[in-house]
Amino acid sequence: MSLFRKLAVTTAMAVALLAGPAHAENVKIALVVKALGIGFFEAANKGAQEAAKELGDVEVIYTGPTDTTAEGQIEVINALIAQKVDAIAISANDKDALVPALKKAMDRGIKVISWDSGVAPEGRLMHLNPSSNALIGNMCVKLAADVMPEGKGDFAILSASATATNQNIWIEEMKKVLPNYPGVNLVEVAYGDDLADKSYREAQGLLQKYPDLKVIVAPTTVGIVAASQAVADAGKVGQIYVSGLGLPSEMAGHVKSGASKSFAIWNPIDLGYSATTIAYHLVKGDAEAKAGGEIPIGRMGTVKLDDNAEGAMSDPFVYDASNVEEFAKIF
Ligand code: RAM
Repeated sequence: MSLFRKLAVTTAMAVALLAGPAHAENVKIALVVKALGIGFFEAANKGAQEAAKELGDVEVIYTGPTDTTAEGQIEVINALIAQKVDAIAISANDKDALVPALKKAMDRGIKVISWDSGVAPEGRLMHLNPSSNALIGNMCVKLAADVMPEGKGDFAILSASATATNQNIWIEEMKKVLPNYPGVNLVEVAYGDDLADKSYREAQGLLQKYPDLKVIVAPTTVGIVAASQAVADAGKVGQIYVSGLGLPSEMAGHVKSGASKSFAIWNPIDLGYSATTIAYHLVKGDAEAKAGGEIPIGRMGTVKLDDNAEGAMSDPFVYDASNVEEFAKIF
């Protein structure tokens, strides 16, 4: 071995000794989703992995139950406590049912935050909303009114699970703004549990039950695709429109077919990136989750926390035939 090589090897060993084994020092952040197999959460995981790469000493554990239940998430949380992760960033299937398990996690020193779909304040340090809830609620009703003849008509909501914190808040916000849309009438809220087949059947049920229905608003990326498919299969394209919150990559075909004219969403990659970055800073102790505080979120800037220690990432964006193809390549 040449002297130069020997030196290089010894230096590398010294550096390795100083740094210790890299994996032992990694901050373990669990990104817990409502259920596995949902494109929206897979995109969020992309952002989480991006944050991990940028931060350097992070291992992201992407996990969740197979269906959107609180019971499934409690099992996952207990496993993560046993695994001694440093942080849990969860999109909750139920605001209250997860609190005891998450409290246990916090008692063991695990930093717990919720993102996307929130946990009650006593079960987390802070919550990251994708956007302002009021803005999302109004956007959903506005997009529905926009495609109704003369801005008037019946619409139904096809939601995710009946206990999903985020969808329930958005539905409340939709109801609040209805008086601003005279003639726009909500006939029913149905629940597809963020399962493709159940959402499809629920959408079919709505079509049968309400022959005058003009719009189905699905504030869920799973529901909006299923409802669009149900409208297309029922031969009702042009008669009934589907809107709400969807991924361009999953909705481009339905915009093309005409089942949906427009829908909205924020960037789910940015959301996973932000949640992971926040969890990291809380573990490192260089940011605090307190009412009125601010937490840095890397390339996204900062998130400001309100009196409930809740903050919003960014505004939703509307997609239609003019831009859906372009964004379908990204998320
Ligand atoms: C589904 C999930 C998620 C929600 C999006 C809009 O992917 O229900 O929680 O934020 O839709």
